[in-house]
Amino acid sequence: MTKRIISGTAALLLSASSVQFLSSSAAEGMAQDKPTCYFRINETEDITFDGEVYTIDRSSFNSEGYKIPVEVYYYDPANSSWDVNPKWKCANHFLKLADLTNPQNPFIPYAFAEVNEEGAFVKNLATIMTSIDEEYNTMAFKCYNASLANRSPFTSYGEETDSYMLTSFNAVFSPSSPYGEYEIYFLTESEDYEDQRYSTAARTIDGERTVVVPYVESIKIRLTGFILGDVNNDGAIDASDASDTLKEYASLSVGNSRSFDENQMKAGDIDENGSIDASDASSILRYYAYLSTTENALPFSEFLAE
Ligand SMILES: [Ca+2]
Ligand SMILES: [Ca+2]
Repeated sequence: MTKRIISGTAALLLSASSVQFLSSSAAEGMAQDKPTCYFRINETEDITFDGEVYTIDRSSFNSEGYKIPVEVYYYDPANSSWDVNPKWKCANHFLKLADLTNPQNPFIPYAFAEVNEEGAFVKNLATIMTSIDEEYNTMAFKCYNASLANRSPFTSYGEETDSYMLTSFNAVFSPSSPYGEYEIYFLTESEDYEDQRYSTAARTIDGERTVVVPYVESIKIRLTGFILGDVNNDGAIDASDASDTLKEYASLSVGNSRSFDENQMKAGDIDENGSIDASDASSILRYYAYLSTTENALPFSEFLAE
């Protein structure tokens, strides 16, 4: 666990998990031995971390959205694992799980990599399988000792099993993603259908083989920034946004106070004159009609400039 202190981000994760770890170990006795699966996103110019939530603003998006590289870690305090099966999910399909890597192909240093005497990576005991389920937006990674006769634990490449990542993937925001919080979490029970696989780890400790569901830590990613015209923040610009805008205008004009929040105000004030009115609603309708009849439609702001 020591190497997790290397990055500031990880240190916060570590302190949070250690507290949890100690309190639950006190309560559960031997359960303190269980391994933990967790994610890490490296902070960049675009992505910040406040100790609990990663934040990215829509202004960092390009026309394809935004790819966030995510690393997956596995910490086994007993260093005794020979079959590691994390499985994770994002229930919100605006954030797609993509590009799961197999660190043996091509070889990169990973949790259970081994090197030969010349220092070159060798194919070690671990056999790796990766799978992505686009329908449920889940990913599974399996790293196991394929020799039935030999259930001896992997050698970890670093000092600890999480000195290096287990695998990595991209969490990809689509351009039309609504603002709000997105969570990526490990599955610890079947969720979408009966007998669905979930995260497990098999270990051998003092000659005894056990299979456990590891401790897990999810990550939260907050997307900020509005989409012009998407007043109800559902990822599409359509007639309901125009009608919400019109309703707000009607309500304001009879003296009611504002019901739109700051983002809705900006999303609905199409002509940027500081108020919500009928002309904003009609612009949204015009753009919606254009969208429904045009392939490769221009973004709203460019459509307005036409
Ligand atoms: Ca909408
Ligand atoms: Ca306006």
